[in-house]
Formats: sequence, C-alpha cells, structure tokens
Amino acid sequence: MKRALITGVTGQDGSFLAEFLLEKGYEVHGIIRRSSSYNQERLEDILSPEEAEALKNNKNFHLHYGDITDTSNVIRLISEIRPDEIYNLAAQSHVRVSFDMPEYTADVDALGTLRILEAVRILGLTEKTRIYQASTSELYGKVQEVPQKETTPFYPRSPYGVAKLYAYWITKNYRESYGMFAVNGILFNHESERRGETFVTRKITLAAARIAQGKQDKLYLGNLDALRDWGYAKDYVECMWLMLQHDIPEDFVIATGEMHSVREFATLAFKYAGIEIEWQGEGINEKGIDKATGRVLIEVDPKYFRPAEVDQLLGDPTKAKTLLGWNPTKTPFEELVRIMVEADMRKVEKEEKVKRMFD
Ligand code: NDP
Ligand code: GDR
Repeated sequence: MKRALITGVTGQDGSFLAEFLLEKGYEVHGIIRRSSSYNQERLEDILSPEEAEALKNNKNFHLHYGDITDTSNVIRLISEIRPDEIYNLAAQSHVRVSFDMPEYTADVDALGTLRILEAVRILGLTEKTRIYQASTSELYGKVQEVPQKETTPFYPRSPYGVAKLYAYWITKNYRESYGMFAVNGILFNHESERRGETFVTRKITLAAARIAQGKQDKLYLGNLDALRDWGYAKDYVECMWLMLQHDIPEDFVIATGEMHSVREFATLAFKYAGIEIEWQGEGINEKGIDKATGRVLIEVDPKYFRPAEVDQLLGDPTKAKTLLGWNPTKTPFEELVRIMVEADMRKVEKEEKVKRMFD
C-alpha cells in the first residue's frame, strides 16, 4: 500500500486529493493546523453526510497537527510517516492578501517548500519519496507569451507570485542537485463547490445564490476585466497524481486552454441562479443590473483592486495532454459554473440573511 502525505489537506485541492488517493487504495496522511475554531469543514460539512462518515471512518486516513513554518514538526512528521509521495499544497494562497502579509506569505509559500525538501534530504528519503509542489500560473504574472506553456518566462506580480517563484526554483534545484523526484505542477485557476469563499468565482456563485433567494442585497467586485483560464479542481488533482506516476520528474502546465473574464463568469452564474444581468456604465461606475426589475445587483468596489494586477492568463496544456494522457476539457467552463451555482443554491437554502465584513 502506498503512503501519501498531503500538506494543505483542509483546503479545496487537499480535500479532493485525499478522496482521490483513498479511492486509489493509498494510506493518506494530512497535516491540519491548530485553530481556535473548527477548520475541517471541507473534510466533513461540504461532503455529503455519507461521504463525510466514510472519510472519518476510513482506517487509511490519518490527520496530524502541524504547520510548514515549523521545521522540527515537518521533520518529525516526515520521519514518522516515511511517505512514498508528498503533495505540498499548503500555502497562504490568496493573491490580494499576500500584499497585506508579504513576509508571512514568503515564510509559508517559499520557505515552507524548502523545509519539506530539506527534511526529505536530511532523512535520507531522496530515493523513496516523490514530491509534488503546487506551483501556479501566477508565476507568469505580467504575461510574456500567449498562451503560457512550460517554457514561457516568468514575471510574477504579487508577493504570492514571488514566493511561489522561489518554491518553483528550489524544487527544480533539489531535483537537479540531489536527483530527487520533485516536480512542479504549474496549475492555472481551478475552482469548485469547495473553493474558498473569498476567491472571485465562489464569491460570485454564493452571492448569486443568496441574491436569488433574497438573502443578500448586492455583490461588490473588483476588476471585472481580469481574464482567467478556469478549470474544475476535481479534474486537476488527478493530474497531480499523474505527475508523480510519470517515469521522469518533469514540470507540467495544467490548464483548459480557454479564457473568460470575471464579468462573463458573473453573468453566467447569475443566469444559472435565474437572474439575467445587463451591464451598464464603465470602469468603477460599471453596474450589473437585473434586467427584469432594474435593480442594481453588482457594483465595483476599488477596495478589491490589487496594487499590481495580472490581467490575463491562458494556459497551453499540450504537454500534460500528450505525456500524461490528461483531458483538459473534461468539465467545460459552463458546466463548472453550473456545478458551483447549483451547490450554492442548495447551501443557501439553509442559511439566514448574511452580511460580509471581510471578503
Ligand atoms: P486553499 O487556500 O483552499 O488551501 C490552502 C491549504 O493550506 C489549507 O489547508 C490551509 O490550512 C493550508 N495552510 C496554509 N498555511 C499553512 C501552513 N503554514 N502550514 C500548513 N498548512 C497551511 O488552496 P487551494 O486548495 O486552492 O490550493 C492548493 C495549493 O495550490 C496552494 O498552494 C495554492 O497556492 C496552489 N494553487 C492553487 C490554485 C487554484 O486555482 N486553486 C492554482 C495554482 C496553485 P487552513 O485550512 O488551516 O487554512
Ligand atoms: P487569483 O484568484 O488571484 O487568480 O489567484 P482570485 O479568484 O482571487 O482572482 C481572480 C481575478 O478576479 C479579480 N477580481 C476579484 N478577486 C477577488 N478575490 N475578489 C473580488 O471581489 C474580485 N473582483 C475581481 C482579481 O483581481 C483577479 O484578477 C488564484 C489563487 O487560487 C492562487 O492561489 C492561485 O495560484 C491562482 O489562482 C492561480
């Protein structure tokens, strides 16, 4: 039985990956952080009661307290678990927040990766343990080539992107220096019904559901023109695993090859929630109006603008398609939006009216 360690198991990707690996017959270990309030919803509440029960009672699923900023903890856990595969998904993953917490973001996202690589090296596991590093399309930032592929030069535009740039290169460096099987998955944005509520897609699908059910009045967004290559997270975790099963340690771009704007995402999400949006005005005065009632439902709030923006990202998944046999269009854009809105419509049915202070 293969043994995997997932950092960031309570996150969107970690929860999907844990389920995926358990289904493949792995013994799965996950690192969870101590928190003053409960932080395992994605492993329980978001799953159906049957799935949550199955996960909890699965003898092959083990959770450990830890933090990738804590070197001794990382070394102890890796030494005890002796994993065949490590998936390093832990990160301060919010780009906007990384401008407010640049040093912390670097500690977790850059040095956290180094700590894991070093632990594997120090413990003499370089031959045994394969490592997946969660790299990102944010490395491309100010785009130098369209679409972006494995050879496209990087130009990160946020403290998050810069920290992940270090993680990308240190992973590659350990591979080249010590012959480790350590690879970067350069994943473009991927979303789902388990996406964190402050990322733009989920913020929109939740708001569309709440507005449709009379539980929220308005949605405030930042840059409506941003273009992203959005895929479905459940499809992307398969690729993380495929990269570690490949004969040669190599880096891969994972993307759909299709790009849409935030405005388009919002229009479609509201449509699936039963509201037709008409856009009026320009720039910070642009508004999304309910065609049927004339009510303003979406407004721009400059508070969500970033000091430096990534205007557009479009990935070329040819290498993953060819070498890993991965299908980038398994869940098309429209289907992704529909899955998210339908899940949020069900969730919101059980909710009271909400007012968000921080999103
Ligand atoms: P999430 O933000 O949903 O999850 C991040 C996870 O990391 C959470 O489990 C969080 O724990 C954990 N974590 C944060 N800091 C630490 C720490 N110091 N020590 C241990 N665990 C920590 O991210 P996603 O699931 O969306 O993304 C997974 C990874 O992939 C991240 O590294 C992200 O940067 C990267 N990525 C994501 C993309 C996307 O579109 N989703 C695209 C490309 C890359 P807690 O629950 O306690 O906060
Ligand atoms: P991103 O995702 O920064 O691409 O990082 P996010 O959903 O936060 O933003 C996407 C684009 O939408 C614009 N935007 C808004 N964003 C947020 N969060 N809130 C808003 O109200 C809003 N309005 C407009 C943003 O300016 C941006 O252009 C995600 C994360 O998962 C990273 O960890 C990952 O590495 C990258 O995707 C690939």
